[in-house]
Amino acid sequence: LNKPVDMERLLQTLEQLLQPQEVTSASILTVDDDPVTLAILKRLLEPWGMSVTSLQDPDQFWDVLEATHPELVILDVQMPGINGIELCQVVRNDPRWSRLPILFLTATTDPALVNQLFAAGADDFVNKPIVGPELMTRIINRLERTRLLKRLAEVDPLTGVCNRRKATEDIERFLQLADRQQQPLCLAVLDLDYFKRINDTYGHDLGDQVLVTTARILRQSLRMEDVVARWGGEEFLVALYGISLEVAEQRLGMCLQRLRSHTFPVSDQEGFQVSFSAGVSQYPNHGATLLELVKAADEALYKAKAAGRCQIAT
Ligand code: GH3
Ligand code: MG
Ligand code: MG
Ligand code: MG
Repeated sequence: LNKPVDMERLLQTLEQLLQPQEVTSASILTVDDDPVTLAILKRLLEPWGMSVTSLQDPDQFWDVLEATHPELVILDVQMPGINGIELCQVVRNDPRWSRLPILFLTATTDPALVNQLFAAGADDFVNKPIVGPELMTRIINRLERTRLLKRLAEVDPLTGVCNRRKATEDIERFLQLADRQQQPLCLAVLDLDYFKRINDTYGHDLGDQVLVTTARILRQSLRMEDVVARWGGEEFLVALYGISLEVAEQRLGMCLQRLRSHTFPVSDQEGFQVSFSAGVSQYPNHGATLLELVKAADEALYKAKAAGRCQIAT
């Protein structure tokens, strides 16, 4: 900090200009060798519902990053032993953290240095001394945009469950965890029965409604940590961590019961029911990779269809 900051006055100004309207819960990591800056950031951000981890020793950066998984990092430029710009570059080149929003705090307005920050992959920067409202607006903008992009990249717009890309990432992580913790992982491919007929008979919009309801039933019937994804047109993929093949069959059977007992209304008098067929495979018994497991589940699904549909096969 070049000039001493009157923290009380700063906070008063902030309160006048920007009353926290709604809580933006987010985990933020602040890195600065100056404890006063860290304290100011904490007091500014916490009333907005953000949980702040303050790090004065940049040597611990990677450990703390790993432990806290922040949604955004606020980084100082000049720190003893470590240059914030170099640190930012390393973060950007690590595929695990390359999308992490980084906002720099700097006392400089030197255009060459500002350019260096952005060249290193900074998302934004704010000048010291900190102007609270500007900082808050920049942080909130960044969080909103990052969340929006994440949603677009990960969520199926029709059903709201995750898409194939996100499911693939999550299941790859499950597979690593399954090895480390010696746990089973079950994977199921679900396919709606006679779905073409539903579209042809009741129209495409009602067909879409069936997909939405199926996704909702799966999400509500399974655990938070289970993966539920739209895998293709009328196919869903489910991954259940740490349970046996039998339990996976039971859970999917419950989903099937719930879907079958739902009536989709067509008119006051008329309605219809739908069902799905599913094939289940288990790691490591039926395959070592996601691809192999999906293939095994697909083969089981084919058996379920051939045996008359509306059932679960392994
Ligand atoms: P089976 O029991 O053998 O699975 O028969 P099916 O009719 O469900 O299978 P088929 O693969 O012949 O038909 C799948 C249909 O799903 C065809 C396609 O038009 C429809 N479909 C795929 N994606 C969507 C979607 O997003 N919305 C709607 N309404 N229909 C979709
Ligand atoms: Mg510093
Ligand atoms: Mg199909
Ligand atoms: Mg089908």
